[in-house]
Amino acid sequence: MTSYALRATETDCLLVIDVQPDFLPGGALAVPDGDAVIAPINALGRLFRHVVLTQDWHPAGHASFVTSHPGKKPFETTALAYGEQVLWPEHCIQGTPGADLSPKLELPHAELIIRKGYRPGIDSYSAFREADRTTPTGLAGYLRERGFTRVFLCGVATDYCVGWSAIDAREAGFEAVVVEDACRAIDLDGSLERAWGDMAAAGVERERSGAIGG
Ligand code: VGL
Ligand code: ZN
Repeated sequence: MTSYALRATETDCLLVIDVQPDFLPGGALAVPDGDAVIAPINALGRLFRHVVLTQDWHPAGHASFVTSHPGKKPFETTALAYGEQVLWPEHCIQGTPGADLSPKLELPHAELIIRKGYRPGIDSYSAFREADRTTPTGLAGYLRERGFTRVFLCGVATDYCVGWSAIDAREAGFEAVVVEDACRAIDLDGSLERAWGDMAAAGVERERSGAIGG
């Protein structure tokens, strides 16, 4: 019998972050090697009874889009009311094919899809809290009411939506484990190293999918 470092239990939830065509190769904001997350996520999906997905879901003209800031270039930053905002290529516009959940995901038993980033003036990397750091998405209440105590995070991007979600999971009182081989990063100016440091400081664990059993 194999002995795993961690086992998925009834109080664990697999949180699959933003696996959408716009973040995968060929997409509007493609994460390098993003397709590599699909196989490990599908394998994790067979171990976890409880799965929640997130979907980045912006209205046209969203404040995080570089096209909403004349004179700016993609990946530059600007000051918004809540602080510094990276300006992204237009992506995950509500109702467009790039915003769908990837058809390559094999997670028919997922129990909730949480959409985020739908307020025109506020970005939302985290699945728990928007980028103003105050507006909740409702996910913490949902997980708590369902009796979950630990979330396993995977998807894209490690240094943005996965990382911020993991840190906010800790802040909301959940254990958080990032499954590193089931994530890929954007990595802008050292953002990946910074994200791992911030996650470690917040008490986020880091594990490989092969170390997780059902
Ligand atoms: C994300 C940038 C903009 C992500 C979403 O899913 O990490 N990154 N919107
Ligand atoms: Zn976005």
